Amino acid sequence: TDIDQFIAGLPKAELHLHIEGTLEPELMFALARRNDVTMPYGSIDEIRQAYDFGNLQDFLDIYYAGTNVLRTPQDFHDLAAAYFDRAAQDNIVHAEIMFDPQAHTSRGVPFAHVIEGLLSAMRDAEERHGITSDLILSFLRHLSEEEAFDTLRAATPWLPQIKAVGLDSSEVGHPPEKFARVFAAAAEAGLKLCAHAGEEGPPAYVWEALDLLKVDRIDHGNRALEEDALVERLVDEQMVLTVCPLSNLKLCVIDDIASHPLDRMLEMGLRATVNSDDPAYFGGYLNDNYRAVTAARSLSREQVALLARNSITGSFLPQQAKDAHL
Ligand code: ES4
Ligand code: ZN
Repeated sequence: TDIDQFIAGLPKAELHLHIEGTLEPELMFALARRNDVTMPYGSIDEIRQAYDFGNLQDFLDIYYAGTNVLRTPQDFHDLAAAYFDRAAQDNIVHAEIMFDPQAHTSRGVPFAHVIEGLLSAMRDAEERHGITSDLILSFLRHLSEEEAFDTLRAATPWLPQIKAVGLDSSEVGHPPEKFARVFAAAAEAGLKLCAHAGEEGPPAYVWEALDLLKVDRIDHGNRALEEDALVERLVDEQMVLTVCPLSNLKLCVIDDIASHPLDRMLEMGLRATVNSDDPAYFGGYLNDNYRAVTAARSLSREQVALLARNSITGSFLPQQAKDAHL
């Protein structure tokens, strides 16, 4: 339709994307064969049927199992290259990509293999598609503060090639406060700061991400809407929220795409963006997310254009690069 064409044509940045969450079942099978890894699934159909989640933890269990086929630098390169090829089709001009080093180092895969594979695909993407990208090193919040510090230390040789740190995995029971010191160390090292907050966790976790972690962006933030004073704070600071409509649907953060709060967020003055989170698991890439929420909530062209604009201004690009995309 008309609005779908409008969405497709807008230059967009993707700000909330877990590279491990772009592992399509076809590539999972190919890598399993290449690495001689036994798969817990017999077919691609069987994999897709397993992607029926009741909550975040149901998804995470399957997502971590999927990472088991990723072993070599070439595997990480191929994973990211496939994402960038797909991103180019959606007119993504810039992507800020989260990766979960602890999901790999815990299986004996060296940090160097993970990051060197990703970095080589990022260089290729700029050459082939003109897509710029940055890395966000995400800590797994179900692991300890000490393990997060170990991960930050392992990243030291690559710090100039890492833009930010993030905080993901099981939210409830693992408040931002647990990572205040490692986030302070990351800031000291010159990194930007992001954290998942208010996806399943309460509004208090969003307050903590702001006050204790001092984040530059909130990933998700849905449950902030439960507290007027918190919404007011986020609006006052013009804090960027990286919202993920199809993820919210698949992880049962919302009951129905028709009840997604994205347009309410915009109307309240929140600086929301649209993102795909884990597109191989949640049934759609970036334009699919824009299209689904636009249709379900009857977003106007102006609202869609604002979302795309927020994705550029909310990125960690230098101002001149933002200006070039606006
Ligand atoms: C994630 Cl949607 C989401 N939430 C928290 N952690 C994650 N890791 C990958 N996707
Ligand atoms: Zn996420």
